[in-house]
Amino acid sequence: MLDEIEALRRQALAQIAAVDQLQALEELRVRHLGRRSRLRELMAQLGALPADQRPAAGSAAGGAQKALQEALDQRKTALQEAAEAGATPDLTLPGHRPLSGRLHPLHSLAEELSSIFQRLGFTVVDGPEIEDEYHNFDALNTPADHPARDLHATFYLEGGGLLRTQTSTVQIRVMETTPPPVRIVAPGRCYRRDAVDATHHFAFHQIEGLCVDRQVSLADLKGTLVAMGRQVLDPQTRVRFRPHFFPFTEPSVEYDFSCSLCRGEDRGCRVCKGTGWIEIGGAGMVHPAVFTSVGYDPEQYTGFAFGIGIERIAMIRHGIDDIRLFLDSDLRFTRQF
Ligand code: 2U9
Repeated sequence: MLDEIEALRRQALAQIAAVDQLQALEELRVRHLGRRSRLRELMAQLGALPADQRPAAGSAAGGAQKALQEALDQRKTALQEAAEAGATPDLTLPGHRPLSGRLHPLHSLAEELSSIFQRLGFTVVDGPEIEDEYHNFDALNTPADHPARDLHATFYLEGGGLLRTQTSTVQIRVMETTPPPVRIVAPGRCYRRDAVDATHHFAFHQIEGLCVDRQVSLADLKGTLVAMGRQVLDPQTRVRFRPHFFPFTEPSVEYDFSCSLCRGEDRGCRVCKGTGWIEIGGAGMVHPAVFTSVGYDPEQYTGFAFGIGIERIAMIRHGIDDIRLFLDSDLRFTRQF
């Protein structure tokens, strides 16, 4: 019995020294000193030993019990002190820098464009992304057989409605409820059923402007676009109009900015492809039929309207060559702006 007590004692002391969790230490106490421990069993058998062996065995068992209890107490104190030291903050360590969010590059550009137009006297307006055919097409003088209305060009929703293909819908809503003059810009997300590639995405962002008053002219449109280009891309921006067709404007133009990267001096320029001009968007004088739809008198009022692709400006500005990066990438992309 003496040998077994000695073995038990050595094994238990080694386990107590190795433990590093208070919970595990408590489990060791129950295992080695608890009522059903082997040591207790041996102590219960002491009375059955021959009288001459009893004192030595009794003293070995009592000694082992005392030694284990002391080792458990010491280890418990040490683990408690270590836990408390760990819980006390070390004020000399460097702090954690808080993660600060920032605006998505398309969002910050939309805000920048909005504030440029606000300084020119425009008000920023918002409207729904889920629209009806009337505001997206009919009120914009878009005939029933126009290709833009095709199921393959526009996202139609089950149960009626569609995802707006341009933010002109917002301007229609403003004109329906506000008498002229109006000067508004509508930034926002639009949707078209385009196949996604490096220059097309089914979701994109634009800002459209509308100015209606007596005697508004194409010259006012050009002056507004020049002011915008000079603030957002290059202080020497010039604007060029090319004839085009839109159902909601007449005359209609596509407009280009002079190249902000090479200013027309690099035949190999990757932004303007050596032409000196970069395509920015479409514009024109609001079609009289649009005014009639919203109850404005086309004999008294004229207006210009324009559209700008926000991705287009951001790609030129930051040298981004793939539109998919804006919506399909993660913080590794957005953190660069
Ligand atoms: C009303 C009437 C007319 C806004 C216009 C464009 C031409 C145009 C494109 C630019 C890039 C769409 O985002 S884009 O792909 N926009 O070409 N937008 S004229 O005409 C309007 C607006 C509102 C009531």
